[in-house]
Amino acid sequence: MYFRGSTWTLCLEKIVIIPTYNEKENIANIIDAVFSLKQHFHILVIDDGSPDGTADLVRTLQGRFPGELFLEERKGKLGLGTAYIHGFKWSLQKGYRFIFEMDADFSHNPADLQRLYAACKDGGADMAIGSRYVKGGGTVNWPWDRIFLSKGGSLYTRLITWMPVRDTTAGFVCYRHEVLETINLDQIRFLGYAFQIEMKFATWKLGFRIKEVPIIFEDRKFGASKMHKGIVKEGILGVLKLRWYSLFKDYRNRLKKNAGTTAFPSIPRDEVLAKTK
Ligand SMILES: Nc1nc2c(ncn2[C@@H]2O[C@H](COP(=O)(O)OP(=O)(O)O)[C@@H](O)[C@H]2O)c(=O)[nH]1
Ligand SMILES: [Mg+2]
Repeated sequence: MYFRGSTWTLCLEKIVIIPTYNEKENIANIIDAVFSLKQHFHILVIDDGSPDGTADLVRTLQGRFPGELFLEERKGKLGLGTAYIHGFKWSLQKGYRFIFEMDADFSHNPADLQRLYAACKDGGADMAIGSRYVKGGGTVNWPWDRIFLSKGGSLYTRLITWMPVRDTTAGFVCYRHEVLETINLDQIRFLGYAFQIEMKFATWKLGFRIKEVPIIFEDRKFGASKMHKGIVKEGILGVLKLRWYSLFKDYRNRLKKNAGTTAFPSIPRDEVLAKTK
């Protein structure tokens, strides 16, 4: 328990947010894999009305894991970025200290959650990134075009932003709650790869400590990728936009919660949503 504002808040340790869209082949196994770990993690699934009934499977499993498996359902496919923002706000409101992002498809090995946690809890990082592109990291069974896109995207981002992160589009992350509490989450605009880049960029610009932990990323064995051209386009333009906005003097202040002004005045969110969800 700790005192926040005018109330006592129950302090919970760690929660893994798993966004899902049509993951019926993976969801039960990934939930089991997380709950089988030596360390204890809670799970929050954010399902976007998957037509394949992913949410029904989660609901059934909730009986087996009461008080540690949570489900938030949204009406339609609203995009990965807004799913995470929803999950971040939910987790902050409940009082979790460490908040994780992880895919449902086993591309991220659930056992690595413990290494990301250690990097934050004992290693002093505010954000730990499961990274394919640092020594010891890598990919398995990923088609060459995906590797090209991912490595090229990271290089492009680093050249434009100078952000000292090697795997800028990584979606396997541990955040200390202070990071997510500081960032004005309503100002995070992007949805796909650009969302992952934007979160790292904001974390870096606000002066938080980022650490990359090597991981082996494996292509999914079951279900289909939701990757499409719009996500790539959003990434290419998004990085340029982030760099442009960061040139303005009060950019850092605008990134912070309660700043009262918008950090990204010229990106209409609905337009981005329609094109890239
Ligand atoms: N809630 C939600 N989850 C999504 C959406 N798009 C993708 N996901 C989930 O995000 C994770 C990563 O997506 P995936 O298709 O594997 O992308 P890839 O690894 O880049 O091919 C998976 O768990 C997906 O089910 C979305 O619009 N909403
Ligand atoms: Mg995947």
